[in-house]
Amino acid sequence: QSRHHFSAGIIGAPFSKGQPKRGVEQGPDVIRGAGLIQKLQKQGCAVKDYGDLHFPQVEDDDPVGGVKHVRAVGRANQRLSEAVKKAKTDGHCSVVLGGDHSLAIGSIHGHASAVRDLSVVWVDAHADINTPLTTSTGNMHGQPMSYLLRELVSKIPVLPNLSWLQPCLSARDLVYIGLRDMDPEESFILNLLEVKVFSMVQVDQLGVARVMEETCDYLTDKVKKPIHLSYDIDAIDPSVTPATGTPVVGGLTYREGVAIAEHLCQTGLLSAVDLVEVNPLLGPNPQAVQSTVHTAVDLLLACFGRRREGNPPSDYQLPEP
Ligand code: Z70
Ligand code: MN
Ligand code: MN
Ligand code: MN
Repeated sequence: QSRHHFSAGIIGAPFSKGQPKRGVEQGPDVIRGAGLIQKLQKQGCAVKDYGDLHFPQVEDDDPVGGVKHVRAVGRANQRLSEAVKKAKTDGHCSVVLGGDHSLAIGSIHGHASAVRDLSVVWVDAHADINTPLTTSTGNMHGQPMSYLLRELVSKIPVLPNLSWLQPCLSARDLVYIGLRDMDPEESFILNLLEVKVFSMVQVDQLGVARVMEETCDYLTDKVKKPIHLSYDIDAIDPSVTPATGTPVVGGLTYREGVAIAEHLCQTGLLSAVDLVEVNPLLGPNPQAVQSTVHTAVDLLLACFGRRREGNPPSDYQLPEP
């Protein structure tokens, strides 16, 4: 297929307690149902399907200082971290099918524990960097990055079922793309930590090609660390991907969204991917859900070598008469 040999370790994470809307736990089913694994294999990618994680019911999970389902989120991410670490030590590029974006806690932690040092490209309408003390909604999917950053460790209170978690990412190794809906406290944190942000303003001004060049130049400045891509489907414009819990107008086009995945694939450094916040119970009609799910699949195919300019097989011989 290509010079690269791709290998995907697929982990379904049907978890929704990081946010209040039901349905996002069906993400792994609908993404698999759209043929992800067969399509990956058809484009020459080796696939190991680890199946779906099971997240047991957590009793007495009352809010902690306004933060909802802390214990369930903590326990689920501890399991996910172990699963991602296993996929990495088995030699795969880890693929986490969410589920809501609180799953990035365990996914990035597990990835970091397998490869030591990594960088993160976070593609999202939202920054998901509220701390448990700045959140106005109490939803954990708006907070994962605050638990992961070393620079914020003194701002995070002790929380039940999260004592296993050590921050494993430096703000210098994080790039955001697609932001357009931050809380004021989140903007304060991004400025304070001098995080590299390509909001929709920069996508408009620079174009996606230059955003990706600058992203890669920034992340590979000194050493080439493995890249963790955490892709929230709500980064894409809701005209394309409406079946998600918090759609925000003015998002990435389909083409821009795919270009981000293609460019990161071509770095040869892509080491883990999350595809989160697909909710097939939302969206106005079945076609809207189908468009959302097919876009999610296309983003993942691009992560594993599919190129829009053509994909000539390297082992092919033209038939002779
Ligand atoms: C808000 C909060 C958020 C995703 C919504 C929204 C966060 N900043 N993240 N949808 N994926 O609740 O903290
Ligand atoms: Mn998100
Ligand atoms: Mn989001
Ligand atoms: Mn580049």
